[in-house]
Amino acid sequence: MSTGYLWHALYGWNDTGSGSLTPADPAAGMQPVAFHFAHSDNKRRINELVEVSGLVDQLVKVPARPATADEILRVHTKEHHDRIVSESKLPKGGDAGDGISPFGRGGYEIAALAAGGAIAMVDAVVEGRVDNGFALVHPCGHHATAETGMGFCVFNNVAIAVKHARESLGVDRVAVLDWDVHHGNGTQSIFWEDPSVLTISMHQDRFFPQDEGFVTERGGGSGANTNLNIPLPPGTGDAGYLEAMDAVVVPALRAFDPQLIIVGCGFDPSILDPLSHTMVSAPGFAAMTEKVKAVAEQVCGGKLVMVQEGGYSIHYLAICGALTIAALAGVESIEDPYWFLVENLYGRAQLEPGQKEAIAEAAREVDRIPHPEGPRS
Ligand code: 9RB
Ligand code: ZN
Repeated sequence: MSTGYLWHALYGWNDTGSGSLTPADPAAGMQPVAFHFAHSDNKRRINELVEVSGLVDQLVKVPARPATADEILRVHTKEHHDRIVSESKLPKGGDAGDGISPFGRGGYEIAALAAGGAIAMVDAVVEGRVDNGFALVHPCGHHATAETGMGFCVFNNVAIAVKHARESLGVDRVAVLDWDVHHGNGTQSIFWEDPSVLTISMHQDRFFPQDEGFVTERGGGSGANTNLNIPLPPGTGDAGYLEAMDAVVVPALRAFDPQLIIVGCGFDPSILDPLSHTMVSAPGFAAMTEKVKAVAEQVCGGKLVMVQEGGYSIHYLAICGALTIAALAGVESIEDPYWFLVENLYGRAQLEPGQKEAIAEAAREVDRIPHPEGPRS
């Protein structure tokens, strides 16, 4: 089997400046912080480990290309698109929409390249040039709605790639599994009324955006019951995530029977991430990848595209990435060098009662998901 891999050096040039999320304010005791949480070096370190470890030699490089304006406009309003274009020309760049998502001059070209990277990997997998693939794109996309960027996201890379699969490649049904620790609010809202796209988000409960991502948000209009949220309590680790995969995600994907599965692959559920309180290990992400790969083989001939979302641990992010990509490719990987820190931490191995209840609540939603051949008996 063959696994595609995509990175572009320009992703590492996305300039998030300093301090917008944590602005310096000497009078308030806030010291300047040189690195924004979403500084692109973290993602660049994943690519460097993929290269240095030799993993890249077992992958098929898929070149990135920019998404065209028309491709971006399948998802986003002209106002949002044009504002990013014009702010991108300013000497100091601009912001995706919420004041904490800055980009430097030329940020439009990089964001378009991130969306186009997701498109390029969907092309490679759907056209059968590779069996599956990992698009290591940056900046992330899943918070971006039709009208605005937010939460470090400029354009919704996964949504743009889904629209490409549907409208340019003739794929009838696509499932998106977003396991970034934050709620995939943008992807949920873009496909809210679309019955051809199942959106699943597993995330830390009531975290970001606050007061969204509840299990009761099921999609609307003709897209009713094609959105599934799995909010998980802080502290959920490998055991909880793997149980959520077995009890909710895998049955939901089987029920919807998509022709393509796209994973919004954030590594910010990791146990060492500074922006979350969940406890997934690098081998845990690999095990989740194996589960989604197995269901892809059952329902859609293995057609699985993983697209990078968040992830902020300068130490652990690259390890999570390398183990995940190796699992996707089905090849040997490096050992987790942080295992000594991770293995005995409380919560990683255990399924706590609150986690069990949250997963059971989401599992009750699976029967609502429409099957393409109509309601099952
Ligand atoms: C601010 C708030 C944020 C926003 C987004 C992230 C991570 C996004 C990500 C983290 C913290 C709130 C500035 C809430 O990784 N997505 O995948 N903080 N946002 N209140 N205030 C004042
Ligand atoms: Zn996130």
